[in-house]
Amino acid sequence: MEVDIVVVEFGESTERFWEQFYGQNKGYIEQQYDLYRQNPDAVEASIKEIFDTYGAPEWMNQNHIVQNTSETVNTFTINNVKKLTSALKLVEAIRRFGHLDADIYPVGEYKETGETKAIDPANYGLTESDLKSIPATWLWEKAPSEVENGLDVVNTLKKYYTGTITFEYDHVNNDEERAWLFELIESGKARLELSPDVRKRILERLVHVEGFETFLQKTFVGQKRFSIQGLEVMVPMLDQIVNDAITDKVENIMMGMAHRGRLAVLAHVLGKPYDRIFSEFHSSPNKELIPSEGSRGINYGWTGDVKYHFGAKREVKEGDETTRITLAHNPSHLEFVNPVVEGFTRAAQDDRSQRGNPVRDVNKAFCVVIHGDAAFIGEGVVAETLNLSGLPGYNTGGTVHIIANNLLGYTTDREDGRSTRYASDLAKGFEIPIIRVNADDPISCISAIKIAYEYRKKFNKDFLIDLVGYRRFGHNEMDEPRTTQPKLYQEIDNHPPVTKVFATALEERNIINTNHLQELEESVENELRHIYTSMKENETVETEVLNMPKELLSDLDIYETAIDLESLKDLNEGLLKRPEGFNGFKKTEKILKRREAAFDEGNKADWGTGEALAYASIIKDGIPIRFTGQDSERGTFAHRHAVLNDTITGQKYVPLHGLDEAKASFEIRNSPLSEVAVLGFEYGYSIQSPETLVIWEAQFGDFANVAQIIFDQFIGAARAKWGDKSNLIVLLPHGYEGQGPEHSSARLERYLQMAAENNLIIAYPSSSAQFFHLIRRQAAMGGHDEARPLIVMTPKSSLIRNTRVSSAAEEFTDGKFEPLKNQPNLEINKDSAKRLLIGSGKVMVEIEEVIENSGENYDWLRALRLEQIYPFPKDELEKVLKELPNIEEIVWVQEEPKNMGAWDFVDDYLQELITDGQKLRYIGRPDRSAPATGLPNVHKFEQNLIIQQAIKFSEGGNSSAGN
Ligand SMILES: Cc1ncc(C[n+]2csc(CCOP(=O)(O)OP(=O)(O)O)c2C)c(N)n1
Repeated sequence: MEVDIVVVEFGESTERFWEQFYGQNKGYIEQQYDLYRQNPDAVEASIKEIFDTYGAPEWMNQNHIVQNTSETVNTFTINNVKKLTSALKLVEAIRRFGHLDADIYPVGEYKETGETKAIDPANYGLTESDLKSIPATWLWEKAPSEVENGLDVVNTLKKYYTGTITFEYDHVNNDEERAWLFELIESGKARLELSPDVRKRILERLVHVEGFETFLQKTFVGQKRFSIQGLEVMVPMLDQIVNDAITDKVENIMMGMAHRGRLAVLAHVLGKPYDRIFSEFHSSPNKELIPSEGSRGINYGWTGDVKYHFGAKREVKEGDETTRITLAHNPSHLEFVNPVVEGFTRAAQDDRSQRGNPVRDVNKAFCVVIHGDAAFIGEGVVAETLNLSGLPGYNTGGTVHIIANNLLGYTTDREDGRSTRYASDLAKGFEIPIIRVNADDPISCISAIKIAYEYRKKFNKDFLIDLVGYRRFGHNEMDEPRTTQPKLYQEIDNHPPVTKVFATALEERNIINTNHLQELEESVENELRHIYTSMKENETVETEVLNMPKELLSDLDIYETAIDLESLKDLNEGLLKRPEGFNGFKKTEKILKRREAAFDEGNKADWGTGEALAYASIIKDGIPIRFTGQDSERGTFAHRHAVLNDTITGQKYVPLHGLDEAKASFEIRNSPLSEVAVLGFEYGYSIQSPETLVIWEAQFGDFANVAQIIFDQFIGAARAKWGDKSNLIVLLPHGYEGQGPEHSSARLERYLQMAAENNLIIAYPSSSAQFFHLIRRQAAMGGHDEARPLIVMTPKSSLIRNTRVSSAAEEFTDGKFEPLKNQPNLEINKDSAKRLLIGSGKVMVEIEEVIENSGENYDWLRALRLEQIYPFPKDELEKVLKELPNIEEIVWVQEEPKNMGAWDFVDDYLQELITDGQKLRYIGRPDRSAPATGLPNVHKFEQNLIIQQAIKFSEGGNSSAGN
């Protein structure tokens, strides 16, 4: 509100004094007086002094009580209330809007400050002499002693808020956090006083970084490296945070970043040896080059990746303590690594050795994520990941974010790239404090990262640094930036590197002499040249072809998954125990109580029971479980009830926490409404903690396509590219129940299309015991070389509650997961079998039902359930076929359209198996653009037709005609 306060001469009577106010001014004074009445210190010192002196404003004081004598009035030193209130507004504006005028751009059109009038004294009708006439403490209660008057206040606060480091934290609502930041800034301690020695070391570091990039530029002409130049200071900033973490004995620092500056970070922060990087530029094999101290190689896969995608690990020992720094492997897809490193971090914080939820220590690990300025605001995964930061299931105790802001996104300017003023604005909604800092001022940059670290340590919350620099070259070094940004690059071409800028500043302070920079540069160049020459001498030229690890080819059947009946019953009983006085929801408890008799003679365990017992037996084996997904605690189809809610107290009880036998943690969490970030997080968790069974469940299977990048770039390909081993389970509810195009198909075909080199297991189990063994096998695989992710088509409502998917005790206590299973309740008649029907999941259960209800003789039909589609159980199928001499046709049946489901995939295998005279036929829906019809009646008709055709012997022919 613009308040126009009249000029008042002090020294008049109280009555006269208050008479001077009218209009808006009166309102302002009333408001201030109300505040003052409640707490005299709630208003600025100067206003307080007015009320102390004059009492209540005349018009508010019916009794006209005059508390002060005209003598005291005369002692009042300010001669202009309008000026005073204006000055107060100016001071507040500097705090709030100082960032708009800050010196944060080394180059570019926004470099010239003056974006706002809000902090210009003239805008408030204030002159220097007006400001000088106001005592400092009237405007700034905690003004330091050398700040004497209003002008000093304005200048000092401008120094703090509009310099090369500036702050935005108005959006932080927590009082304690705001006060901490306020104190820090206004005590003048935010920008560090660094000793001459430290400044010299920073310069040395910058020369190394710049020298490294320049050397690569000269030596490997025309090769892409996404140089850090323009943001070199990121390296000493990371040095600082790593050193702080080592001092605090943090066990793990997890880092995620994109291509920009990655090689420089790998070389200088992760300690990746220069010769190894040079060798990669030569495309020479990954031969063992001696790692520099503390740096460890990281496994690469057999297909490899480009050099600016690889991560690295480094261990730094300090006495008995070790700090590990991990830079995650990263795909080209910008920002998608963010949730993955958050998952790493959470896994590194969790102690999973006891039953119950894991015990977390956020001081054991934290993560640093480096973003691009265009990508941070542009890619939605950033918002999804920020949303995880405060959730109990995903919080990692605060992430330090750095936006490597080089003003451009490839060739795109800010005006075309975002609707927000700053690249960082998204963070405001999450109440993350923001520091914006000029990359040409290394001292401000080091100060920024120090504040970020301390804030994280104190409040365990995220912090963001918008590091504003520029990009010395094009998007990559082959790219000509002058065609798209001619003016900016004219400026950049004439702009000295930060080494020069900083060295000049140090020279001016007599910290270094004039030759220092040149000597440093020469010494770095010599060092690099020497390393490069030695590397070339040792280099071998033959290209080594790497192979997929043989363990991926080994039999998955090596794990025992059955458990004895007594244990099964004990676990089942244990899951039905409730804490003393627990008031369960009657309907749920009644359903769960039915599980009591599941293993009695003649009874069967339904899907939910089999699943619960899989988890119970896994934690009994000492393998921890982490399970997340939308509404996964109850389960989309209300079958799981892994978390029970007391109807009176609202307290939660997790039966899997109450198991006496449990030797490891079990954590189940309802996830936020996100797929890509949550799945990325769980994938990261599974990589960092291979011994934990991590499970993610989609609400309905098709929503998993929102997380497609995590499947394509991580789950499907990460082993081959980077050597990452994960036994993550993805549960995708799938099945045609007439619910329309979006709730029917989990897009099985997508996973089958990316299946190769035994990268995944893709299964569609059709009984609770099969699911039990499948999950247990996956748990047992954790940490072994055979480990790989498992994608499961899981039942929805109709199948979950179908008693045909229930299994008898002996199916849990004997046997294993069967990739190929006989159709239950169909007599096997080897000689009369003329048709071999093969299919997966729900449609096969429905066929079982129809055959049974028909009462007809189906001895001409042999039916198999393909429960594991990939790896395809070719040997098992071949064996069955050999035993069937009279088969005339092999029929694949599915409920999905022909261009979806498993048909295209199994077709290749089946073609290989058919012999002369045999026909291969497809039965299912025809090619469709949408996965399922939205009309329930059409669905029913189609479904019935498929089943009827599957069990009707045809005249042969390789077609889907009539289907
Ligand atoms: C998801 C995704 N979309 C598009 C691209 C192609 N791309 C590579 S870099 C880039 C610009 C990134 O700009 P910014 O985030 O500012 O980072 P910078 O390259 O400037 O460091 C784009 C669009 C990509 N790598 N990933």
